Amino acid sequence: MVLTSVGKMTGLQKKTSRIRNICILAHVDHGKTTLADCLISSNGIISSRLAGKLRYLDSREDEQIRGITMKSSAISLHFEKGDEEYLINLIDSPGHVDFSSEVSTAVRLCDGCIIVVDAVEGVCPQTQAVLRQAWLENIRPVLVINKIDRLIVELKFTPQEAYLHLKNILEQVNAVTGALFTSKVLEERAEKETENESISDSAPGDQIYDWSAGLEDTDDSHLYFSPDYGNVVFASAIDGWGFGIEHFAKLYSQKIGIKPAVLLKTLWGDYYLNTKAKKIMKGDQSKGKKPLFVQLVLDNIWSLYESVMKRDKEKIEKIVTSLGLKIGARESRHADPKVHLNAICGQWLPISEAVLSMVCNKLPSPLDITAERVEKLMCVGARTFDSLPPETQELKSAFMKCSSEGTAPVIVFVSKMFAVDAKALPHNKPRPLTQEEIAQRRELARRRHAEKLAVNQGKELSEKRPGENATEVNTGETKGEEEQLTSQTEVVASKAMKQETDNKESFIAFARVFSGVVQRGRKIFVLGPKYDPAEALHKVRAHCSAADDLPLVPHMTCCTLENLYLLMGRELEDLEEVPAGNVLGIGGLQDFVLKSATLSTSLACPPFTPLNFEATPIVRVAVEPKHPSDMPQLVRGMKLLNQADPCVQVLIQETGEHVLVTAGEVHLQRCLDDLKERFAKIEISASAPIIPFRETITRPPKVDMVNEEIGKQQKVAVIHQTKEDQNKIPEGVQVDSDGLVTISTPNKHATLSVRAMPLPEEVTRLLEENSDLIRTMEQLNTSLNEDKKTHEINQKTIDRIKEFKQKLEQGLQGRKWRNAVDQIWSFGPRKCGPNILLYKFEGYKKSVWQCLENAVKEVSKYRDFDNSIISGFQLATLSGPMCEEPLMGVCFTVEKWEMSKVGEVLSASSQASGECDALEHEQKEDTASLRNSHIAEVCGEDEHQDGNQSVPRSPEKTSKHKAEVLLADCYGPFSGQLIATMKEACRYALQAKPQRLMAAMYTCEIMATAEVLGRVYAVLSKREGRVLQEEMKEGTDVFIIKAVLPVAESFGFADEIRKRTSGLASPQLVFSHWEIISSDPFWVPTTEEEYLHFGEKADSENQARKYMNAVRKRKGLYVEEKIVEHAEKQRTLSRNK
Ligand SMILES: Nc1nc2c(ncn2[C@@H]2O[C@H](COP(=O)(O)OP(=O)(O)OP(=O)(O)O)[C@@H](O)[C@H]2O)c(=O)[nH]1
Ligand SMILES: [Mg+2]
Repeated sequence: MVLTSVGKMTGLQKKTSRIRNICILAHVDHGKTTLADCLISSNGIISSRLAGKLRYLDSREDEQIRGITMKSSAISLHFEKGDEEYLINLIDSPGHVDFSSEVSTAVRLCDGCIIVVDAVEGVCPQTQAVLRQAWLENIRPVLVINKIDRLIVELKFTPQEAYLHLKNILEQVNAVTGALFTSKVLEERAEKETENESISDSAPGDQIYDWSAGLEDTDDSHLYFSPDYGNVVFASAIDGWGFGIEHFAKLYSQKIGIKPAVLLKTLWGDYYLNTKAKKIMKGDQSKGKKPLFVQLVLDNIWSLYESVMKRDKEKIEKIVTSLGLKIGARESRHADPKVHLNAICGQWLPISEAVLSMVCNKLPSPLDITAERVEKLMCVGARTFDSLPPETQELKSAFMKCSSEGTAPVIVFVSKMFAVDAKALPHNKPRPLTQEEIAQRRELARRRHAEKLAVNQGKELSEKRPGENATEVNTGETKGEEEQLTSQTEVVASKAMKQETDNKESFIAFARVFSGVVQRGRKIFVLGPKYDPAEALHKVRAHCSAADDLPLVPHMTCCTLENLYLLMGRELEDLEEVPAGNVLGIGGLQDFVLKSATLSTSLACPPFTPLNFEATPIVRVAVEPKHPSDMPQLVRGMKLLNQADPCVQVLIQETGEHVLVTAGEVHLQRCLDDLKERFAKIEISASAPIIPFRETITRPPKVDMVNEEIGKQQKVAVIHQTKEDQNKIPEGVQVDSDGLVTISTPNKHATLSVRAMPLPEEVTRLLEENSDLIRTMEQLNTSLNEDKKTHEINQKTIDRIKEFKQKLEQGLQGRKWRNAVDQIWSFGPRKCGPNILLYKFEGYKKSVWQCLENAVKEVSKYRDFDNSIISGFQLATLSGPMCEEPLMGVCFTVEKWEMSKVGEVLSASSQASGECDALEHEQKEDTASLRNSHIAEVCGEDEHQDGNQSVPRSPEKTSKHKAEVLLADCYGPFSGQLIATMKEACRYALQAKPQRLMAAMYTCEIMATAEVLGRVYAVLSKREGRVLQEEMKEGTDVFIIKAVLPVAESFGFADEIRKRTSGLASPQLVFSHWEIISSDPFWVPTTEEEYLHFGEKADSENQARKYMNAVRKRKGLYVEEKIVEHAEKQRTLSRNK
């Protein structure tokens, strides 16, 4: 096979209808990269013998060592089907959960995908995840059931068993798609109903509900995978074979004289061949007949495997000649029968042929992009397509046309930035010389040689005739030296330059052209994710180009497209222009694009909707350079890493630590390696993973630690600290028996009463799930309060908010929660977290539901300071009293908020004042002067920071009054006092209730064979895991165990399981939820029974306390730990006698 030239590829790029942009998706290790190898070898880029061994698209060293893909990478392939030529832009993606963000970046650029499923393992968690991702992006899938050889060689199935097994797998995959489809149809039906409702509202009396509209009417047959639709290929990528049933339909139609169309319909399914009548009949098993698929397809493959494995030469010969194949002597005599098998199968059922023709037949070209997908891509967040400006709506047709004409607007989406070695860029690579250059060099060499000769001759001459010519020769020599010197410096300089390029990482944008032609050197707008075309069009004419001089528009910059590349796996090829519908690499965007962006020549273009990331980054580590002086490199390196990875988060914590937040252990390792070897190039050390916790409160327990009912037991005399002592409550804070905390601001002008209550679990979950919606609500409320012209609020958003409110009301039932939902003042932390602040005092009204009522700002008594209360609540929820971790599932109620007279004056006034100087004569003697200077400072600050909180100058005020105000001011600005007081109140209110830690939990699904099951359980229980479910995979001896495991115990889990089971089980950990740790971190025995059971010191393991102390230690907080209580040797009493 000949390598396809770049020229040919650029030609193919122009035929949009013959382009297929596809990605390969699957669970980890199901054979994506191996399949990609087979497809690549069909283009001659790698040899077919190396296909599957090389894993060409895994170009990183760590990918090769670990044997898993970590980055998605693309390659363009050429495929000839009959006399039609196709260009296939193929993207291989990783299957490990930690890298699922790479899958998101890949599916965005594609129109279709190949879902690979391992024939033994079947549908796995990531298979479901990738099907969902493909579905969310509206891209069409085809299926490859891979590793069928394992059914023959490993599981030793008979063809009949294998058929049933494959049928089962197909059903599983279809069940997943079916579930996705029904959920979508139901959603659409619900939408239709609301539309109907709004129509029927306007015309009462004419109400017809069409309940039947929905699932039954919708044709979903095209969604499912079935061999007779031609969207399923059975394959063994490692052995290089694969087929769709049409291959066999064609083959047998000639042999048995049945029409191919009939065979195509019956080859898969419960049909059998009546050989006598030469007819195909329905129903097989009941009559003990072999299904067609077994008889005509699987039997043949099985017998081939059998004869090759047994080295039955005669039989092999027979098969080979009957199939008309030519097998080289080298393969047939190879010691490894697999090589022989590979050679036969590769010729008989070439996998690339089967897969690529399925791709060309069944997957859409860029021209077939659906209107639904376009609208989805164009509408960010809560906006609807109709609410976009008309110029923007017009662009929809450009998307649909996917035209490469010069007039078409250019629209490009960059889904990620990836780093390549600057050396690998085409213009830095040594390239083959052209004929002319070769001729030039030859000429140069010839001349140099001639000069040398001449010099030598000259020398000889001068030796013969000393005195003559001597000066000439000398000058010649010095000249030569000079030349040498300059050439040396040149070498040094070029070396330095080379080193510079060696050290440099160059960023390439992974992108696709959705419309127009991108040309090198063209200027283009870079639109950030928050860019708003409406706002820009307001400022600038729609038709101006990026080359014009433009006013500043937020989230928009201009740049020049410096380099365009054809992505060929590890190689890049320079391109001059790329027409619509192609995947490409763009160089030189490093300074303009962080992770993803939309590029366009039209300002009306909206930014594409953000990518759907499935993984939550949860594993944090703090990193620091080994040598402190390397800090700047580390900071630079982390910035580059952030740009090069779609999912990693890089931040500086309040403590000043540089923190990496990654999706999991494997991702973390890759990020650290990248940082060390590519981006920072320094030695770094990373802390142990920082495990996140949440703090919460629960209802008081009914039983104590020995399961005795509390209350019946008398508390015995407490020998050591009791719980109350531990959370010592200072003076000035009143706590009643019910947990209501009353506390005043330091200046005594405001008093707050706050109570904390645990939220029901389902409400906490609801709040968590809807954090985006809460954020949207918050934004809407702010813009309402600022009287800004808001965008027309999308009806869908309003409906979602209403639904959310309704669900909250359902969750908060009972006397305790009466009217609670209407009194929600804020959510926290960061105004969108899973904690609630309620107000329960009279004369105030301001709730988070303001946006629903569309009401204007309410005027109320405490208007000026309510933000301080909310801020105090935000601070309190951001870090709890146990170990300064965020709170979760707590409701704070402000039951009283009183202001003293002065306080009210403070709140009523909004003028700045220069009270300080007027107060001077009030002060007395020495201490006064000191205090005075301090006050002056505070007041000075007041004037420019919080003008409205200073006291107005009024002639009526008595000097006594002034003194009061003075005292107030010495505690700082009043709003600040209120924030601090509110925060304290919340903390004490929390401490008045039983506090608990919450741990982050992973779910994991482990596949293990029966013999290693016990060891898997042992590892799970050692790490506090809990098994939820265990089932046996049908037809195999593999068990699937579903379990939950605390993140805190998960480090090294996957490795340990793999080691203990000799690599037979490998779990995938996915973050699932937060769970309360039932033990009380502050627990000490208080009842007699408990003393009896746990002893006086109660030094048995307290998991919660262990976690809490570890976090406190890490944060440098005080840890109450007794290391040695009695430093004396233990003696047994009996000896003492
Ligand atoms: N028996 C058998 N093994 C296969 C087949 N295809 C791939 N493998 C093996 O499965 C393992 C994983 O293959 P990869 O191609 O790296 O899998 P992947 O899906 O790319 O894995 P990730 O990229 O890490 O998700 C390798 O050891 C392959 O040799 C097959 O058809 N039969
Ligand atoms: Mg791979």
